[in-house]
Amino acid sequence: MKIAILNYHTIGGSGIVAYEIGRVMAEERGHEVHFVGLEPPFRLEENLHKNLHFHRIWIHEYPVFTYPPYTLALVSQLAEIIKIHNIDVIHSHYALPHAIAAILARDVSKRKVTCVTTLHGTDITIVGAHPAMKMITCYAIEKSDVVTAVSHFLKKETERIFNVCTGKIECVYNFINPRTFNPEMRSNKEDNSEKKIIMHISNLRPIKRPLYVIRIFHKMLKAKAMPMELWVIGDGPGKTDMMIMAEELSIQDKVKFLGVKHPVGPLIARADLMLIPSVTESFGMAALEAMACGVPVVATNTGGIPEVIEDGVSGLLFDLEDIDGAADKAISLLTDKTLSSRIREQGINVAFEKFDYIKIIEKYEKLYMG
Ligand code: GMT
Repeated sequence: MKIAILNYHTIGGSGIVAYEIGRVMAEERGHEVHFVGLEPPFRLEENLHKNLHFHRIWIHEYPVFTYPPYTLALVSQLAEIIKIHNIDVIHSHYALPHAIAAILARDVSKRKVTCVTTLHGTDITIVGAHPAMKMITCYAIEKSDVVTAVSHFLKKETERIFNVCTGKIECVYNFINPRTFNPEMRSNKEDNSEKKIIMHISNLRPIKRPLYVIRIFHKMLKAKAMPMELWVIGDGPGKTDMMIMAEELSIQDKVKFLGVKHPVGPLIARADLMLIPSVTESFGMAALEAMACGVPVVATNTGGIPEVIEDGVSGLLFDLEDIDGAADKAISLLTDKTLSSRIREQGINVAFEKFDYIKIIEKYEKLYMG
């Protein structure tokens, strides 16, 4: 099949998932994959496989435009790509503007193309649900041939917000590829060190509650259970406030900001615990990546997270405002070896069974065929 993939190139789970689907489809399943966007996907490797292609969208700037019309440029150039490369399927990640651009490009090209849309989270719960965007998001869902959501939580939320009939949206979970995240990576960890590494990875937006990361870590330090360090990976608007809070609490020497890292698997494997205090997550890719590396996760019991982590079995969950509970659970994982190895083991099993990449890729292939 010839597949075009539309996604955001900026750091974030939806772009990572889109890239990984494209990479596996091209390298392991023999399809011809065309990424289309402003920049190559975040994790795109320099030596492109022969089946992988990237098409940059050129934006036409002109003084009459207050904002250069990216979506129209995408539609027009995608329609050309459909014709030149005989595209069979467009897989759009994040509803706006990608699903709309795909539908319009299909019409403009006058070709028979299957439009598959994958909903990731805030494209529905925040952007799509906003009155300014609700009707166009609803149209994108209606006009897509196939719509998938990355969790049952997101599927139900979409059906509720947009009054979509049951059956239109299929839940297809995100997945993990052992090539990039696996427990063997932990063999590089210096286990003789007394110091425990607590990790947080995100784009540090308000929805990730970056200040809660600092507050929970501070509580953990106060328990004086052992020496600890917090490693923050990623970048975003919340970073400065995190730094300020760490200084105010006089723990700045124990908080390290490592910035955006790629590849991130070997770094995750060095952690003793992953902390995810988000307001909500439709899925929570960072949780799955940590589980695959054998790193126990402490996360909020919200959104689609309980579909990834079974509380007390493959990770520990806490209620949204329960900072004390979060710190206690984190400390228990660091001090109770039996608990942590049970959770580690279960996390690894779940990551490679429930979220096995081959199973999920095959699901997408079936959906592509209509
Ligand atoms: O919706 C977003 O916040 C953006 C998106 C992204 O690009 O990072 O994140 C969502 O998609 C990820 C991949 O499917 C999920 O793992 C995240 O949970 C989800 N984010 C939210 O629901 C807040």
